[in-house]
Amino acid sequence: MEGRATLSLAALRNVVNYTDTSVVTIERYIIEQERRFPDATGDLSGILYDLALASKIIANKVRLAGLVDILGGHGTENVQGEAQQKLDVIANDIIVKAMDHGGRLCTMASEEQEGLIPIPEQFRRGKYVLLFDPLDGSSNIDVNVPVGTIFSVLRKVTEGEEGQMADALQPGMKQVAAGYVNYGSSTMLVYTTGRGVHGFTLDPSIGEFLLSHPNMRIPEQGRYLSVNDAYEQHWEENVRALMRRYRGLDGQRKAMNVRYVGSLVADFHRNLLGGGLFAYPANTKSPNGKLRLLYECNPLAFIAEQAGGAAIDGQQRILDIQPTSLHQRTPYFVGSKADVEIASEMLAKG
Ligand code: P6P
Repeated sequence: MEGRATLSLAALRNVVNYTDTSVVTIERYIIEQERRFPDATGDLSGILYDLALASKIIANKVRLAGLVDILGGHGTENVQGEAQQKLDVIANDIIVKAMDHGGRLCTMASEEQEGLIPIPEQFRRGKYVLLFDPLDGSSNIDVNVPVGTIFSVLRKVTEGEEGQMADALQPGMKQVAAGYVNYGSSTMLVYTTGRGVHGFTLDPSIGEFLLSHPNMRIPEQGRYLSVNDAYEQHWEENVRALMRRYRGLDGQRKAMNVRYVGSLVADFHRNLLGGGLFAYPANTKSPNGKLRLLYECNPLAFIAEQAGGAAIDGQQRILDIQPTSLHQRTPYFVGSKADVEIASEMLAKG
């Protein structure tokens, strides 16, 4: 298993602790991680449980999407004449309803909704903020390409019970947890709370996420380059030079294999396991790139760094960016540390 090859002694002790039982559910893993912090209230654990539950429900919908009439555009009618919802709208509602009553959040924000999502007045407010992309890459569902859920958890920083915009607009370095669910050939939930990256695979026969990838590490140098070079003519010259470097065309390094699914979670997950560089540069059509900082780039950057990788926007560390709006975009280079360092050197030349 990729992650085992680079385990530290401490991590190995973890693996030894857990591998002496055949089944480690995500619930057990979360509880045992929480027990290592005596002052933990269990709220963060509760958020992770509820997200795991929501992911199981979404996974079921994604698996059945080709069979039941929930594909296609929002606002259309299905064959029964019912108002048809896009699967990402359904996934959004599943997460909101799974998270809004637990008393752990003061507010939420989603790729699917313009503003902050308030906690209904009948429910207790909590000290955390949840930012999420409920079903990234959902346009790929119609062609059976993997899609994903991405989430980021921040601690409330403003006074009072109600969540405010300032609680959401924090730099990624303030995240207390982040993760994604890859609805691929198997459904995997990968998360970090700042103490390594841990992967769980859904066993649909028992409806449980089981620890399958403890202490994941991204290889120092990558095998895969993930970029949509249809935009090459719209990139800056230094970005074009960088992509020639990754492709081995300037003789400075071995050529990387190009793998681009067009679904961020699928591309990121493959590179996390096999090593690589995912890039979505700025281009003349999208001067800030396409990907969203708060609920796509920040959570995956946190995971990349915790797994020994890196993430930049071309000029600075992604996790250092001070957000100014919920849905702001950023150029994105994330993956193996040595490959991101090449980007940092070549793009800093301006
Ligand atoms: P392009 C999917 O629409 C998405 O938001 C990400 O999942 C993916 O990485 C990116 O857009 C693909 O964008 O412009 O290459 O089709």
